[in-house]
Amino acid sequence: MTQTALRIVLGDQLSARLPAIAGADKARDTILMAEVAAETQYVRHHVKKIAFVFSAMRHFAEALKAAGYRVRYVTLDDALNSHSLNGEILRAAADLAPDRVIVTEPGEWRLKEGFETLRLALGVPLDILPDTRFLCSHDAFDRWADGRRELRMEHFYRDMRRRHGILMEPDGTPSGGRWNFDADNRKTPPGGLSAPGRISFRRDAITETVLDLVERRFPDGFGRLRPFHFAVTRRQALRELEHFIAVLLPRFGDYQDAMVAGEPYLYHSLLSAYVNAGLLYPLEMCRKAEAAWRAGQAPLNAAEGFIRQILGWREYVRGIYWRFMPGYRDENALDAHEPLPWLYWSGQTRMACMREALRHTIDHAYSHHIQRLMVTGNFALLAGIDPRAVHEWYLGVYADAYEWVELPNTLGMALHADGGRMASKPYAASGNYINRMSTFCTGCAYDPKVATGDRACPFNALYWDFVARHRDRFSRNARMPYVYATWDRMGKARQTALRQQAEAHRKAMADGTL
Ligand code: FAD
Ligand code: DLZ
Ligand code: SF4
Repeated sequence: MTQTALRIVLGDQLSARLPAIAGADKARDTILMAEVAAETQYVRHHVKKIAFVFSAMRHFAEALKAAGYRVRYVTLDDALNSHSLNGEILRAAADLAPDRVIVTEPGEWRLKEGFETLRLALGVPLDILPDTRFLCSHDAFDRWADGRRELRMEHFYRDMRRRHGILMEPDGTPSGGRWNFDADNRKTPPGGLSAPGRISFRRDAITETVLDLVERRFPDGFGRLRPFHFAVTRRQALRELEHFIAVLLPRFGDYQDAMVAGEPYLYHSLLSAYVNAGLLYPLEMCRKAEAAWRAGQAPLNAAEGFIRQILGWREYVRGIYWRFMPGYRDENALDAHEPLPWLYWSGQTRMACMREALRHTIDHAYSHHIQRLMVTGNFALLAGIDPRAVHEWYLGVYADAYEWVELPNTLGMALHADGGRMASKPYAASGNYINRMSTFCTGCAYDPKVATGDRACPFNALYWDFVARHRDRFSRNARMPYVYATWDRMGKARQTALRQQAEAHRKAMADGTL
């Protein structure tokens, strides 16, 4: 007898090549997609993220139907909605009586665990298929990682370049003779740097309906819902990719670390939300960047820098996540316990750099990498904020955030809470770094060159306080001896003044006056 299957597509699995869809019998199988409250509530979400996921889900369901699939789509407003993914799978299984249920491995541990308990309740087999949209399987990552003392991204990345033949020459050497062209990247932003305009998409009836739904159902949600410019279909996401490759990639490397007031995007691709939701495939992004370089349309430092983010960092953080979960989520190597200050939600602070990064976050559900790492992340690291609270904030506020990618970036890269599994030294920096790489300090109530007193930039005293607090851990770090030599040269009186100033900043942070 022919078998029927219930096939599940989650909100970040919107890919025609999804393993749970491949091989579907269009006449017999049903594809289930469900908007459920549980997925909007496990952390406080940005309303733009919810709207993006729902609109992209609805468009994807329409595309599946147009291609002849049977789709059961449950909207948030559906009166029978049980509001959890497992609840909807059980309800669909009861209605449709499939012979098996098929799902592609989810991107978050909590859902994978949930599917394991679902197995017991279902009464029919549940197949959890590996997610082949990624370029490195769990087994391949473990084979690379096993036996290594340190899991450095740069070594992983070289392996991935060889395995996938990207930016490689026929004789097995890296294109241009080097693996990494960062020495040519990361320039200080020149005065008046502004980026080319970005494309945006006309909102169709589906998106308008979703925006109304989100407005109605999440009146207290975080962030601004409108204007809403996101691509919500693969076709639109591909147009964004083409625009990035043609117009922005050539200068992507140069200004990758630059931060400019009023310029939330600069030369960044804005493609993370799309590739993470499944509207783009990572390999096509890398191939297009390589082709642009080979055609002389983008310099090698730009193409290599972009490819390293996707083929290197993106796959590497996923490997770290699945290798070290579930314990990874609870790591707090620096023993940081300050609560997350309210300014992360309100965006209201006298620190211009934080205000700017938070403004971008509130308005766009986006902030580019160096702002996430060296402004909001660096501040949380220096101020000793509880990693769990910081993690939940990052997971909710960005349109591209799913735990597999967000957690290692937050806990490992920004907060060093994993004790250095990902980064050999903490990404801790004083106001001097932000002043060099941004235009923010000119509009700030504080002075990046001052460390104590009313005008003191909070990043300065907090930096030295961080250094002093963690002497036992970092003084033996081969990349930090000069920091401790500088601290020791300061003398007792200066050290005490800096630590008292840091305490005053922490107090101001807590009472909302920083
Ligand atoms: P671009 O600068 O144009 O980079 C190109 C692509 O490379 C991105 O689209 C993304 O897919 C990939 N990429 C770049 N850096 C990373 C990285 N460190 N890890 C994984 N992929 C990377 N990225 C997410 O996709 N989701 C997150 O939830 C997320 N949380 C982060 C939290 C913190 C604290 C930090 C420091 C970084 C985080 N990142 C996250 C990584 C990075 O900041 C974003 O991928 C990037 O800002 C997305 O913008 P973009 O598409 O314009 O990136
Ligand atoms: C992020 C998100 C949101 C807001 N809502 C839904 C939803 O209603 N239904 C759904 O299937 N997926 C949603 N998602 C994405 C899931 O949370 C995502 O699949 C997991 O975070 C795993 O990466
Ligand atoms: Fe940020 Fe300090 Fe510069 Fe102000 S002075 S923008 S707080 S780095």
